[in-house]
Amino acid sequence: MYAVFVTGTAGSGKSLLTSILKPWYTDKGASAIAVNLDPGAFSLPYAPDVDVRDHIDLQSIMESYQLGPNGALIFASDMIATRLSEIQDQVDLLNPDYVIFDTPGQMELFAYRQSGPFFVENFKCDLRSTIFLFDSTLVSTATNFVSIALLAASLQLRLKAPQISVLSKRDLGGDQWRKIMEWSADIQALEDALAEGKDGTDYLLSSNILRDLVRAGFEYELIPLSSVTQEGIIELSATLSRIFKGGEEVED
Ligand SMILES: Nc1nc2c(ncn2[C@@H]2O[C@H](COP(=O)(O)OP(=O)(O)O)[C@@H](O)[C@H]2O)c(=O)[nH]1
Ligand SMILES: [Mg+2]
Repeated sequence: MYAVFVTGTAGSGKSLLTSILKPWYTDKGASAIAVNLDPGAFSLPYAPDVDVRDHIDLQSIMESYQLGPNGALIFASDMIATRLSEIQDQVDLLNPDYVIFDTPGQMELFAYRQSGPFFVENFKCDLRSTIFLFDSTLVSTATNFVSIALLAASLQLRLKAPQISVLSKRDLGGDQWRKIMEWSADIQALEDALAEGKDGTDYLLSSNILRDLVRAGFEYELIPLSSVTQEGIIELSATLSRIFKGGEEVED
């Protein structure tokens, strides 16, 4: 069983990607399930096979502990690890080839507290990978690109699993995604774009962060993907295949 954790900033497209990845695999004859790990999800664009909301009820947390929505969401996120064995049992019963985890909307609640890294590390599977979504509507300037790349690197530090960088929502903003892809493939192009917008501290900080990320070996060559048109899903699944099976494709 291979586990894929879909991560990224709030609204970057995690849930919608989860909703297309599962049928992508099942249409190819593999068995795949979608797991919702977001206790605060209001509505989802797919029907989860396993749902953390069956184990953690936000409304009753608010009432029992007299918390507002934010406090309850933090409390609920911290409880995810305590429900690991129940979720593992449900997944094991379904015994899929691929389990796709849709992680909480606000990534800091999952990645920067104890619960998320614990869950990722201790969920039993053959191999695991994370997908980090660079929201194309956020990375439209070079400085924003570097700040989201920094976030991706920090997520990798926290979750300690192979990470695939994806440019989400490539269908939005016309040809904008091509410029972002150029930055992702060519550090010099990104540095030049940073220099063009140069305003003192911003430039110094972002160009130094970029150099350090590159020096540390952090790779963020992006796969441009649209969960609406499904462009890029072949490339994404091929990259997952390389991580899981050394390139062997899913059986037709
Ligand atoms: N046009 C377009 N919209 C997208 C894409 N992916 C997500 N969205 C939209 O962006 C919004 C946030 O997506 P969602 O999957 O809920 O983000 P999450 O918070 O990361 O789970 C929703 O309105 C989605 O329909 C995409 O590839 N293309
Ligand atoms: Mg979501």
